[in-house]
This record gives sequence, C-alpha cells and structure tokens, in this order.
Amino acid sequence: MRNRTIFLTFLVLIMGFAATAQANLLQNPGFEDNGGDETSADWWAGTSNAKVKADMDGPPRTGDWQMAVISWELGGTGNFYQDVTVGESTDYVYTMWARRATWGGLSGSYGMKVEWYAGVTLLGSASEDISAGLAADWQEFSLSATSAADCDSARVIIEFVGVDKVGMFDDASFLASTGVPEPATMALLGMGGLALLRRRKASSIS
Ligand SMILES: [Ca+2]
Repeated sequence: MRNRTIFLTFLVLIMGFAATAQANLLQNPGFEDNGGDETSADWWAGTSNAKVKADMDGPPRTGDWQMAVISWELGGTGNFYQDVTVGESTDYVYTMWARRATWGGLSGSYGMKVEWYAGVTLLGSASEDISAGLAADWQEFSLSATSAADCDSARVIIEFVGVDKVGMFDDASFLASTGVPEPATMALLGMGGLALLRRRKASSIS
C-alpha cells in the first residue's frame, strides 16, 4: 500500500513536470559566463563587435552581464549566435530581451533569425526585424518558427546590418512550443516509475 502511494505520487509529480516544463535549449542564455568585460560569451559565437558588457548606457536586465553590439566597429554589421540540436518539423519559440542606447542614430537594422540545418546544409530560415521596437527600456521580442523536415540543428541568431545605434541583449530562450508531452514520453516516464517501485520492493525484501 505504501509502495503504491509512493508510485502514484511519483507519477503525478512527473506528469505535472512534463506538462509544464520546457527546457531552454540555449546555454548561457543570460551571458553570465564569459571571459570578462568586452569578451565573447561562453557558448555564443559571432563577430567581434558583439561583446559582453557589465554596463552599456545602463545595467543588464538580469545578472551582471549583457551582450552589447558596438555599432561603430565593423561598420555596425555582424551577428552573434548559438547552435542547438532540434527535432524535425517542430514548432519553436525564440525570445530575446533587448534595448538600445539612448544616444546614437536609427539607421540600419537589428533582427532575430533562426536558420535550420541538416548537418552543414542550410534548409531554410525565419527572421524578424526588431529595429523599430527597440527602445531605451528592456523589452522582450519573440519569433515563432517551425523547423524544416530532415532538420537536426538550428542556429539561433541576432544579426545586425549597418547599425549606428548600440543594441543590448539579455535573457534569451529557445523552446519547443508544445506544452503537452507525447503519449510515448508519458509511457516511458510511467515505466521509469514502475522500475523505481520494483527496485524499492527488491531492496525492502533483501
Ligand atoms: Ca545577464
């Protein structure tokens, strides 16, 4: 009876977790892991004019660091990005918090972009220009996109072309947008619960 209660509690906990939790596929999403002021952030790649700053016309949104695009370097053009493993034909939501310096002009563009790959072959992309929405205060931007068939990875990108305004970025996420676990996943989790119960039984006998 006690074991049955433990099993049911375990199952309910697992079901609740599976139904609500969506793992952020991005590593170091808040740019907190890095080599110090004006270096790149761990896990992120990109052009040298994208670099972490403790302060850039204001503090990060959270933590001690933000990614800043230094618009006067490299003609204000470049990108920063991270590659993640994804499933085929799956819906994803990419979000990024961003703001711009209070000084500087308004030319050029900032955009969120996702590229879908099979190995090194580019299959397609989705993008959204966020230039017009950038303001002095932090705001969250999002881009929803469906991965290509045969896709195995995504490049999650902030790209900028000819910008003469400094842009700041923090707290990114890239999530599968479905919140309901598949029946096969639930069956596996249930089997995990049963295995745990069996092990408990076996250890209580010995
Ligand atoms: Ca941060």
